Amino acid sequence: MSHVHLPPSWQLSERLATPESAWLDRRRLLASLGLAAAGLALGGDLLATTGCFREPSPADILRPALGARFAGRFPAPRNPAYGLGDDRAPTPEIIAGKENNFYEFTIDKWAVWELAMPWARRHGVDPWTIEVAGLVERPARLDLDDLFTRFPLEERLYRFRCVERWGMQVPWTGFPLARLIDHCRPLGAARWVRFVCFDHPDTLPGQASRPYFPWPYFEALRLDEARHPLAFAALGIYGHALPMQHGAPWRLVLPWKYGYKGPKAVVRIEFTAARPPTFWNTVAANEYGFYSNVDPGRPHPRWTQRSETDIGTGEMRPTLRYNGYPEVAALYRGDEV
Ligand SMILES: Nc1nc2c(c(=O)[nH]1)N[C@H]1C(S)=C(S)[C@@H](COP(=O)(O)O)O[C@H]1N2
Ligand SMILES: [Mo]
Repeated sequence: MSHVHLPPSWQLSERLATPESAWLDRRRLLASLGLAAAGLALGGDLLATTGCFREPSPADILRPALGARFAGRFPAPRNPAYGLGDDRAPTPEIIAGKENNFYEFTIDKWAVWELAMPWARRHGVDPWTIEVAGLVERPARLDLDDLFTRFPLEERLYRFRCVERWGMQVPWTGFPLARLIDHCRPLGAARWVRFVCFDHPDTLPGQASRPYFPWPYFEALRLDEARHPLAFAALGIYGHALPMQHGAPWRLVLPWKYGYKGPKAVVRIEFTAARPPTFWNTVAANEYGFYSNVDPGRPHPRWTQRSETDIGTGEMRPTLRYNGYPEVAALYRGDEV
């Protein structure tokens, strides 16, 4: 039964309010009948043509979506200024790689990898173009060579916190977002930066099945937040380029904010004078604010944020203000939502 991704009970409640509860019940039923492989087949094209399902190897599950391209850029030197302290251990790679949020594929976080892997195999993320637009000196287009070779790469261990009350610790490879922003040369009037993700309603199963969401996924930061040294453009994880489920070929990581502030598979960067809207704030403003800094004192309407569970150890621990990165406090008055 190792290939059945049944969530532990503490993770169930967040899904019961969704239309997906029917799907979950179906999976549990299949599992209890010993037909888990049939359930998995619904997730993609992993059922071998023989009709006999075999769990892909961890190497397959975690394989970079870019294959061997840019493999020579990894592993990058670890920046010792960004560690976890001694109270937390890095999350096992296979656990982080099989529990994801990536609604373009599915809202079932234990099935993202099953769908992302075949999508990347069929459609690929190479070539990839990032359009730089808005209040910039010179609107431009960046390609994978720009992204992977223009900036020195480094590895950082970061805490990561999802609003759904789970946390993990992972090594990201990339460069400070500030370097990319400086490279884009925003004009003085630019105060905000907006990010837009890939958009393939014809092939991304989560976009196709949920047309009522305001696709493509979009996020935004105030320019000084985006320039903070902690704000990171991630091209890799665990010492290699990103597998699709983590947002290949690149994504943002803002470790003091809830995870949804870090868009995956970004194709557009736009500098603006007015604050841009964001995907989750547009969908449910009462649940997801613009700033979304991790704050144990500000409960989400459906989840207290006082504590969180580590997806690696299962351990419950108190949530830390700014997720344990107090150095960002200087960016805020403290009451931003
Ligand atoms: N394009 C896109 N980016 C996204 C999401 C998404 O659904 N689509 N989910 C967000 C959420 S809610 C979280 S918690 C993180 C999860 O990142 P991980 O799967 O690499 O852990 O990605 C964020 N970025
Ligand atoms: Mo999340």
